[in-house]
Amino acid sequence: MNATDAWLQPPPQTDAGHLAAHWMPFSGNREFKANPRLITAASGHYFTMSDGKRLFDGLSGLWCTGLGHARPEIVEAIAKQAASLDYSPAFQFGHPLSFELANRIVERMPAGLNRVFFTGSGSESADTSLKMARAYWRLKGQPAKTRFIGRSKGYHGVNFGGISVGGIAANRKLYGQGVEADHLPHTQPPAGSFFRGMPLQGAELADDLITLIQLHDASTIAAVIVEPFSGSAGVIVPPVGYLQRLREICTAHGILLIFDEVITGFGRTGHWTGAEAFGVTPDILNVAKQITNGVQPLGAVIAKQEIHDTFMAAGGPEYMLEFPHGYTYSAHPIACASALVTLDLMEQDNALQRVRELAPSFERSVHGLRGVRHVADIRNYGLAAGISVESAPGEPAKRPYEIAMSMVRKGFYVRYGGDTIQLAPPFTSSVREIDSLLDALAQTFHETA
Ligand code: PXG
Ligand code: PLP
Repeated sequence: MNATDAWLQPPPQTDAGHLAAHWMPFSGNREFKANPRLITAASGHYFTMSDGKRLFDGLSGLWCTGLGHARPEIVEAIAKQAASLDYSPAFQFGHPLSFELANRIVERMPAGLNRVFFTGSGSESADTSLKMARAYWRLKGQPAKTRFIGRSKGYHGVNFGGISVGGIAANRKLYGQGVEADHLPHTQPPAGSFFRGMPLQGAELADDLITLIQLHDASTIAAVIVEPFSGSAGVIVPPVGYLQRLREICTAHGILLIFDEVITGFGRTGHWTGAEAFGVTPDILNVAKQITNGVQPLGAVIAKQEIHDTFMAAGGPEYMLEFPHGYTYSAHPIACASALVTLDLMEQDNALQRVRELAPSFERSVHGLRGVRHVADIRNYGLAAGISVESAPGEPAKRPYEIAMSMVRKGFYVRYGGDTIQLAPPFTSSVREIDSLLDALAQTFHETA
């Protein structure tokens, strides 16, 4: 079915009774069910809504469909895989695609990151990496190294480990006791900074890790986990030298460094990883989202060989498990098939190069919003941007919501969260598409009360 067929179908039911049963994730359920926004098809850079309206996909789905929607090669690979091996038990048996995919991932990772553990999502990758770090130290004879250090405004998914190291208050406060964690300060420059790309000041914020080490002692700290740039919190880009400094401190004190690259991995930065873009290699690197072009759920945790080998050496008799962890859908064959074709398409489309070529004009267009009514700050890196919106008195989340809804009326999908609007257009966007997105956004800011 193509996008045109979709709106020739009878319109989906949208009455409140029909919509009641699905309790939607990270959504204003009451508002949505009063004003449903149903997407019935997607193709290339556009969604089709149930009323036939087309929306430009200004966030690549949820940061995951950078190569555009309904790519025939992916559709075909999924159909073939479903017909030949639809599921294969993830534990104690294997299928050829996951081994092939692991090798192809490793070729694209910084040198030394060469052992791939598959999960089904970014949240599962976060919790997997934290468990891997704690177990590693226990196997090394340092069982007291259990504490994690995350960062204020960090996002590591929604499972208990992830929200414990995460630093978005709204995602934590309802849930009580989590996993033992402390937090570095975030690196978001003050509103009104309008930095283009990496801020020049702020590397010294990494030195707060030394303070946390003095407080807790390195003998109690398993790992530091950060996003190379924070996506969810509104594109917070690391200051020049900051990640290098974190790396040095972790190495000096025997603490593992985990990069959560669920958004920065597989092209958004113009490189395979944020590690490569920023020139810093972690000990463990988490990915998800773009790895399958968002078409199938898949995540991975990629570890240095020494971490993997520590588990193997401590594993006991060969029939025993070395890492008692894994998911029913770890390395699902249809997800692996999607990922393998996605990697082919990344090459075929020259996706990394296109992102690097598009990034300067994207930066110019986005920073063209400076001075527009309600625009408090703008941050960008690669093909990602966050625009902080001045709060309406007493209602910080309201204006971003109104802006996003007004953008839908103009034919553009953008993400709003907290006090920001986020943009992450497809890697294959044209300059024209990006300019029309930014023109519509400028007009919308002007029109918003
Ligand atoms: N880590 C990072 C750095 C992420 O950005 C996750 C983990 C969790 O992944 P899953 O697949 O479990 O959702 C993410 C996900 C947004 C937005 O609009 C960001 C995410 C998800 C949905 C929306 O900023 N990030
Ligand atoms: N809960 C129950 C009762 C289960 O049997 C399982 C898996 O067998 C799970 C949770 C975990 O599911 P998954 O492996 O998809 O994460």
